[in-house]
Amino acid sequence: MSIVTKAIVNADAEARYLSPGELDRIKSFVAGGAQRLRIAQVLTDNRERLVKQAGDQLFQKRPDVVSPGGNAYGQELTATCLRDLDYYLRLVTYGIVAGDVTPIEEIGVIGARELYKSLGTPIEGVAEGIRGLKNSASSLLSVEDAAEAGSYFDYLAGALLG
Ligand SMILES: CCC1=C(C)/C(=C/C2=NC(=C\c3[nH]c(/C=C4\NC(=O)[C@H](C)[C@H]4CC)c(C)c3CCC(=O)O)/C(CCC(=O)O)=C2C)NC1=O
Repeated sequence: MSIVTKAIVNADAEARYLSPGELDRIKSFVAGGAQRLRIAQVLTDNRERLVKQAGDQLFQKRPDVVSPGGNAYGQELTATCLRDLDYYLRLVTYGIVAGDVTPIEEIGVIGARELYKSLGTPIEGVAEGIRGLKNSASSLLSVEDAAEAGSYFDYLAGALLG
């Protein structure tokens, strides 16, 4: 749900007009709209390269995950790992467009720890991959845009680590 929808639902539940605070938050949401769409466009256009670079960084830092016995060992499992990074990059673009981490949380965080535990996937490895996405994304963005995007990647990595 976007911040606009949320404010309307809350206000209507009390049959009241939007409060000055709500209007202020919507104002800054709208003011930041062009920036958020610009960032989401860059991440979307460069998704393959971002995922590849993040994977390379991850496997360099954590060679164990792609070594025999590792959770992402072998072509097929390595591809599944990269697919997960692509999923998470996609969710980050949702969050950035919405200006809200809720879509990331609902689709990609709730239940993820249990899922990865049951798969034997090291969650710190997943978080490391997300940090790799953040680093690679930063290199394509202005300092300001990188800071805005970075907060969503940071949220996601932090939420997965709990
Ligand atoms: C959009 C929301 C969403 C998420 C997040 C998601 C994740 C997800 N990752 C999975 C598997 C997996 N995930 C990984 C990922 C990794 N292993 C590592 O060591 C690395 C640290 C890491 C890559 C960064 C691997 C290797 C598997 C396959 C594990 C296996 O089959 O043994 C699976 C099990 C089913 C499948 O293989 O598709 C799910 C559901 N699915 C979803 O729909």
